[in-house]
Amino acid sequence: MKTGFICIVGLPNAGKSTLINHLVGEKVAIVSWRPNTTRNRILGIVTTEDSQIVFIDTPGIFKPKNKLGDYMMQSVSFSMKDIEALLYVVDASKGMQKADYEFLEQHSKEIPIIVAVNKTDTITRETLFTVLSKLNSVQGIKEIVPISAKKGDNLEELLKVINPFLQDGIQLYPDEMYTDNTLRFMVSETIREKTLYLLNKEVPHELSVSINTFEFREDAKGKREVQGDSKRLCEINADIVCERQSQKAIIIGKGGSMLKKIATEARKDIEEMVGCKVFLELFVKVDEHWRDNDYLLRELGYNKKDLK
Ligand SMILES: Nc1nc2c(ncn2[C@@H]2O[C@H](COP(=O)(O)OP(=O)(O)OP(=O)(O)O)[C@@H](O)[C@H]2O)c(=O)[nH]1
Ligand SMILES: [Mg+2]
Repeated sequence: MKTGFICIVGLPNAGKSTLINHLVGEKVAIVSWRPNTTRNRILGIVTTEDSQIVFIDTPGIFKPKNKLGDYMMQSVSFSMKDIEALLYVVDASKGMQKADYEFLEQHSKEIPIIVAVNKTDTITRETLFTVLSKLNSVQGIKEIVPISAKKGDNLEELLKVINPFLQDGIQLYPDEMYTDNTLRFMVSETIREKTLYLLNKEVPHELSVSINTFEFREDAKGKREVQGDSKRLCEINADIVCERQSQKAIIIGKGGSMLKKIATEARKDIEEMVGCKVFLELFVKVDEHWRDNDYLLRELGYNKKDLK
């Protein structure tokens, strides 16, 4: 068996999470058009007959301005330890950024780097050529593969170039396991994703989701049919945490209309995940300083101790 850990890194919004989801064939990480969507390290496991690749999705690299940012960047460094290679994702629609060069030049000496030039579905051949020739001038990059993570273009080729970096070893995770995300984590991320998706650009994305209760009951009643266990009910009570009263008003919407939309969209996805009816209650809380509050950050799942 050939196995190995491949850590996916890159600037915010480059398409890392879209890529890991496509490679795994399941949604393990949420995606949004806003930068800094991913906040934790997330595993996506791809097992074939003779190989197992453990991909690690990470937050996009940026200069942290608060404790949440510190946690996010620490989780990137932590994820880059003990891996076979780095898969660095460049957003070709934006071209090579200064920060791309800085990262590649700093790390190409320490660790094998494969570069995925992403979003090729949005660019001309000339733009792709410019990005590729800029990358060719960076010393030490092992492989460069143009891809579209969204469309799945050239991902076979990407897997082919990753293969030589894998090691002979024993399978680390069972065949059917494709992530180590807990259901609770996926539930809170799904609520955050729907909130980001439905809110317009006025609301910054510094939101978090805190799950208060997450319980299964065996006495479900009601008319709504769902696939799965019809007797079971999953009860979820969660808070969307934002930073200002004005944001709270937007998240709730006129007469609660926005919050209702978020809950409906999130519930549909969560029902698929848990395989039974879901009763989802959402509230909005304001905490101006949650991104610098150690206690709250730990409660929300951003715990530096997990990175040791
Ligand atoms: N057209 C196109 N859009 C893409 C592609 N890959 C990702 N996107 C879009 O780019 C945006 C960001 O994608 P993500 O996968 O969330 O990016 P990320 O690198 O994980 O971002 P962070 O978690 O914020 O660091 C989303 O709107 C995606 O739909 C691609 O190959 N083509
Ligand atoms: Mg991401």
